[in-house]
Amino acid sequence: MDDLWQDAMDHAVAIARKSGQMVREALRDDRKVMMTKSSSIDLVTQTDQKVEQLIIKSVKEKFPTHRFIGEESVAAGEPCDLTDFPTWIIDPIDGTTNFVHAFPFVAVSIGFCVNKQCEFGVVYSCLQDQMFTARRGRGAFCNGEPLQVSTEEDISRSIIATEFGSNRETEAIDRMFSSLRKIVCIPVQGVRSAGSAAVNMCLVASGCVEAYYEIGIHVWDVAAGSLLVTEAGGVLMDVEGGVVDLMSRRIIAANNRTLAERIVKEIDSFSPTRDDAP
Ligand code: LIP
Repeated sequence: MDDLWQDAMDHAVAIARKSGQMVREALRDDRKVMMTKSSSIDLVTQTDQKVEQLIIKSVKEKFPTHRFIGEESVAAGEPCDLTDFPTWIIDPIDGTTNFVHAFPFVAVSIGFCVNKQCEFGVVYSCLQDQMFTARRGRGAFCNGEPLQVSTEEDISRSIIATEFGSNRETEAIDRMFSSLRKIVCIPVQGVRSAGSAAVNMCLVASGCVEAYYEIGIHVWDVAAGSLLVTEAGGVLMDVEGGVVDLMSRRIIAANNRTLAERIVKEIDSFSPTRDDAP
């Protein structure tokens, strides 16, 4: 019983590494945008689709009863339902825009939930060859080395990560800039954007940035990273405070409650359409 999901996690690590190899090869000669999704800047490449197919096919062979929520499968019309069944939550390339531009933060993100609870998370940062892993109750690691969030309690001695995502509607942009302006002027020591939610969360887990927040992310961007943050000692919070809901497309991932609550105070929140909306 103890090692119930270890097999699945080992498989996730192996397939993430193989996917990363595909991403690195494609970076050299196939970074073309194939189509767009929610907006003209929400990009999809052939590699996003190929990597997701590779992961789903290999998991189906080994764990035929498991279910999936995959970024590209959902885009193709598959449901985005998180049930109590063992479910793999996959972002084949988190940081697709980075990939297209060869901006060097591109990750394969695999979260695994049972009874709607994350059991493990794997984020492979392909170009840095960094394998981030977390197992519920057993800590977070990068290439096998334990991770610990920053101990900073003062936001004015912190770096905060955030992103603008792919929503360019005026009202959303105004709210994002207003929040960012207030946070910058606290003042914080710096603001960073890796261009990948999963990488931003690994930076929080590693203690390099104190917190990351974003409105507009999807469950596949943050499922694995969420466990990395909490297993490294950090906290998750909704942008209005309270418990985070991975389907709500809003998240604060911070080193501690003090910083998360301080960020809540500055955010002009809004509610994008939920990932599990009918
Ligand atoms: C992207 C993120 C990025 C975020 C976007 C988007 P994709 O994921 O990781 O940081 O700002 O909203 O979700 O589309 O590259 O998998």
